[in-house]
Amino acid sequence: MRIGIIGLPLSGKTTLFDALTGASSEDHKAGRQGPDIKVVKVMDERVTRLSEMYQPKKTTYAEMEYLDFAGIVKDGEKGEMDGAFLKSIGKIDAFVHVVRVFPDSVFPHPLGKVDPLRDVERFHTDLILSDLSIVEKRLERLRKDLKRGLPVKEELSLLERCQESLESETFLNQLDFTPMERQRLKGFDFLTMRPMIVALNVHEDQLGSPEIGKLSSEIEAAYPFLRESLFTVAAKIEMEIAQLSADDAAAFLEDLGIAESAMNRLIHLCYRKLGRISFFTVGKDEVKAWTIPEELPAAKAAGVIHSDFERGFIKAEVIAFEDLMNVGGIPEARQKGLLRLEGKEYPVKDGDVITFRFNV
Ligand SMILES: Nc1nc2c(ncn2[C@@H]2O[C@H](COP(=O)(O)OP(=O)(O)O)[C@@H](O)[C@H]2O)c(=O)[nH]1
Ligand SMILES: [Mg+2]
Repeated sequence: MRIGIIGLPLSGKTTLFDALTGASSEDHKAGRQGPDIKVVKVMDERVTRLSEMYQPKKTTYAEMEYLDFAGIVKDGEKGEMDGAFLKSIGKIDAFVHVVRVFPDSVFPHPLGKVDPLRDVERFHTDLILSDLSIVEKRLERLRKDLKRGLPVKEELSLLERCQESLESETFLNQLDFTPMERQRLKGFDFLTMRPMIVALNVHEDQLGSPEIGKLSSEIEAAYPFLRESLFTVAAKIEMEIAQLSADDAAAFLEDLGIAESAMNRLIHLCYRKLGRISFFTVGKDEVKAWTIPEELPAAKAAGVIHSDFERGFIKAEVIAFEDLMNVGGIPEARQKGLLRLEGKEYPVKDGDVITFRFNV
């Protein structure tokens, strides 16, 4: 999964990036072009335990890729986001919008007062306007094409629906599109089409305070679709903790009353928001986690590993991770009848350990 970290200057984007990736200031080059990028392993405990069971030559965890964008500026009158930014977002699966909640310090807020609700509104408006400007340009073109008798009716009505949504300040990710429509919209790379997570970047003393509770409710009231997308984080302290050894980090987090690191919490949130799950393949050569959309049919899941697996799919031998741990191995599971044979259409579940049978 590719996650783009965006927001106003000095909101703590780079600090959060470091907290999520364990990067440090040396990793950021001054005067860089384009975003800083870092890939981190998803340290899924289930993979670790499967690896202990199989002692494979290779253990492969899933990966998350984070992109830290330098201050995003709007491109003057056009209302569109900066062209370089728009160009680099093509493959991003979701955005994390960092909003500054920590109080004034040496670094003043670029808009003066710290006002998180205003920042959310402003940024959302910017995203919406950027998409709207692209939609309007395209509509203009399509209307001309229509006059010339070109077959553009479908795209026209699709984009009019987008326009309507954006004009009523609703993100495009709130609309239902058919797979065909989705395909058609893909090339536009609309900003508001992607899932949005809002990271409220607080000072550690603000964690769990009524003030933050109130702010979250206000944001949810203004933007109902952000319910379950708010992520409160004390980025600075988490960044410092991310530099420590695992043991020290755990002790520090506990002291602060933080149940789980921002690194892990955000991964869970991204999987949930994007509807992704993990299944596992095991063996002496490799134990590996695969990230797929939830409920993906078994044959398609096989195709994620190799197109031959999908083409020649015969069946999937499936056992839930916990069941495998309980019986102690695939042969034992087979003996006890716990290994299920599933067909092409079986919707893969999170935590399934799968052996695919296929012929080519
Ligand atoms: N007190 C406090 N300061 C923070 C926090 N997050 C970032 N900062 C500070 O705010 C400044 C800007 O942070 P940075 O991550 O570079 O912001 P960016 O411009 O959005 O990438 C830095 O001096 C950070 O140390 C936070 O959670 N608490
Ligand atoms: Mg930065």
